[in-house]
Amino acid sequence: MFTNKEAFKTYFLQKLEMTYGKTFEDSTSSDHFQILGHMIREYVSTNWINTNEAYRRNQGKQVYYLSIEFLLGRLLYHNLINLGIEKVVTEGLNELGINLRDIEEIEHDAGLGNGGLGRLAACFLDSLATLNLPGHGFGIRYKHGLFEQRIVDGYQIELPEQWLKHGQVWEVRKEDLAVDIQFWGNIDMYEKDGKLQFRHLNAETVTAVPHDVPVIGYDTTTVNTLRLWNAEPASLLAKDVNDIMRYKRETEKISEFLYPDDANDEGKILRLKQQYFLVSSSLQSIIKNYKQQYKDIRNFHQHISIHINDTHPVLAIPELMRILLDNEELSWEEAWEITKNTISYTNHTTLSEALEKWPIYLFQPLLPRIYMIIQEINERFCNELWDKHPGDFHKIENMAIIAHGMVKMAHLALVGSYSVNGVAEIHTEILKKREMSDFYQVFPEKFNNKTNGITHRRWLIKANPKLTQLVTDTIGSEWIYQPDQLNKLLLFQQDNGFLQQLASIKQENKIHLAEIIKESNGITVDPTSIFDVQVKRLHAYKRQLLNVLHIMHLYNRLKENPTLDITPRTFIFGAKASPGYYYAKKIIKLINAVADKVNNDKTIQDKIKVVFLENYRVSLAEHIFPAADVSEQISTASKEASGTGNMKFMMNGALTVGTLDGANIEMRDLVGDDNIFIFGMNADEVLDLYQHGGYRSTEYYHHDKRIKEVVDQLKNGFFHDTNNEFDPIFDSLLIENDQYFVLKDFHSYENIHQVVDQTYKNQQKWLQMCTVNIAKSGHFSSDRTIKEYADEIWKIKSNF
Ligand code: 26V
Repeated sequence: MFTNKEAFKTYFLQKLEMTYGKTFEDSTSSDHFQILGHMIREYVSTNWINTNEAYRRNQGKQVYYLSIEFLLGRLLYHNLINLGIEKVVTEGLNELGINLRDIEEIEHDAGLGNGGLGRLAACFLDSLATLNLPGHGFGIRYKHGLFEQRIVDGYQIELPEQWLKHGQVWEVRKEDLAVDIQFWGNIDMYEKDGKLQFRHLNAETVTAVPHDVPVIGYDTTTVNTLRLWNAEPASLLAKDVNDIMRYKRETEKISEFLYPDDANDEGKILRLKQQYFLVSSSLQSIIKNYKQQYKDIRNFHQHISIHINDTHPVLAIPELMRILLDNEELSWEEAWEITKNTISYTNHTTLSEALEKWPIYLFQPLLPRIYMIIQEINERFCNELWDKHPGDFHKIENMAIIAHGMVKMAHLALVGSYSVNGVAEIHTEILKKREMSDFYQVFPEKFNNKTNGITHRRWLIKANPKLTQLVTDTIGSEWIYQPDQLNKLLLFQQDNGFLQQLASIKQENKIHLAEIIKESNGITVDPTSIFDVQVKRLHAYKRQLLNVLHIMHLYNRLKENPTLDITPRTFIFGAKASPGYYYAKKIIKLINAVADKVNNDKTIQDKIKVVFLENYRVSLAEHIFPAADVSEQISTASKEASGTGNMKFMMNGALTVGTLDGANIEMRDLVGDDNIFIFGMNADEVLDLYQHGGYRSTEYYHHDKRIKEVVDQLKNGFFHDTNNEFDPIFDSLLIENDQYFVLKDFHSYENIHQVVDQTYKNQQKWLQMCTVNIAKSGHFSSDRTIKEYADEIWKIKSNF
């Protein structure tokens, strides 16, 4: 059906008629999207079946990637590219008078993630399938993905996201593969053949129904699976109607919402239910499959690797133990050996407030058997520690899995897995030397680094077709399969023809983004100005505030001297704040207040503009990265585990203004100091300062006139006429002593922006720097990352 455009057109029209009983003239873009989606699914179904068959036949090891988030975005165009049929489809549709880009807009983003962690999982799936690796995802089919953000009068408003409203073309519901999950109730212990046995009584049962999404590799026949679980009532045979209704509501709630983070207490039980729901359904399904193929459960870890993306799925450890002990009737020692050799774990943050802990009083009643198992794991682990460090109560207390009325999920992950990795070199070093140093001493062999990556197929080939074409015209197409070969572009640094083309592509992409800005915000921006972009979740440590304070400062300079010689700049922001994160929402309001004032001030002659793009998400990001000149990666050093947006900007030829944090450091190492704008304190300086009680932000405020001026403007109504609006921000800087060193890094940040301004004036030099960045960005393809996971952690092999 996709061999040539005639065949495509015929099939497309036929399907339209058969499915909707509509003539082409009566059909809508939405019909076209649905039809095309179904055609693709039909087209890949044989390969999907064959891939699974081949994995079974080969008897190779397989990996299951458990993640509470998969931030997929749209799939239509991405699938067309991976299948190599986007040209046929584009042309075929064109001849029917349909623009594929319009159809693409119909698709809702699958926004089943908050940010970096969820998008990483999606990039990994793409790389696994492309590299023909037997790796599948397990997640939750949330009815509502991450909330939709509206900006009203400068404030963030959240609306429920509705990606399933018009159905899901990509999923296949598999009711016959549903499994049951048990919550609450009590555990009955009894003796059988001289062995202690456990039975779960009076449990509330929830059914998990899989919805499988095909994960299509690029230019290959491999189609892996992302299995998303939906929570449904097990049976409605309860006593009375009220009971049925309550049970139905409680059950469906489990897969209703993606958590915008777990900062607030409310809903903690629900969050824990979600985690166990994901883990128990996935493990039951994995074991069922395994047993269909292999006889001896004792070899489980030789055929299966289970990866936990952060601690959210860490209950995979006690759940696997439960199944091996209670269902398979293995001994504790046997079960523990298998479990320890099956599970691997990635840590994604060192922020203490993000490390998961559950109060026992919530945990134990909800998951009684799982709690018993964790208790046993803890007791045995503490005994081992006691043997190694007799009398060191303090150490044991610090490392215990259960302590002070809490279950510590990271400790469980560290004890029950064979591999623990950080997501950038510096992050792994901080885990080893600081945050997890006690565990590193006990299990040094478990720790390793896997620097994050991004799929160049979505973030370059799909998002930036013009740059893709230029790269291929310049160095051939091998880089698509071996992204490291992008470094061949280094030979073209002095090639003015190449640089000119690079410049005009960036220009065209900027014009396109300017149109989006005009349409969504009504603001006219100059596409020849520097597009300076910060897009990421809003968090104090990411320091959007530093960026805004600098803009306020620039504005003050322009007010003082309207003829100030600066290159015109458009500052672009995109960020969602967690709904309960009051401070982050104030920063959004501040950005919008500054935007209002600056954009409407004629006296500064449009030299700076500020844009806050609402509802930042994957599909919007695909328009933003290709149009950026400057990438803002300005977290307080040591706080950003890796960052992945930084890599997307780099690959699209933006230059980074960044701190020595996360993967920025590895970017700097690759491109050299001359091709990146580094500023601010480094991680050691930050961490040492924390150890010595921080610094005195008021000194910076009193001694630096520029700082005093902008900080005062948070109080004096300069950017907003109602009093006290920005007091929480003012207080964070001066009363709470500026935990993230915004004022301390201000001077250095301002200086580096002057360097950016000067450098941009020399277009030749700027374009050469862009070229070096693109050339070196191949290292950050998630293909490289996934190969490292496959070889060094999971020990899985390509199917071909
Ligand atoms: C979670 C929470 C929840 C409680 C409130 C504060 C807070 C702050 C941060 C987080 C982050 C959770 C984990 C996460 O998404 N980490 C991100 O993972 C990316 C992929 O590895 C990485 O690039 C980012 O640097 C890292 O922040």
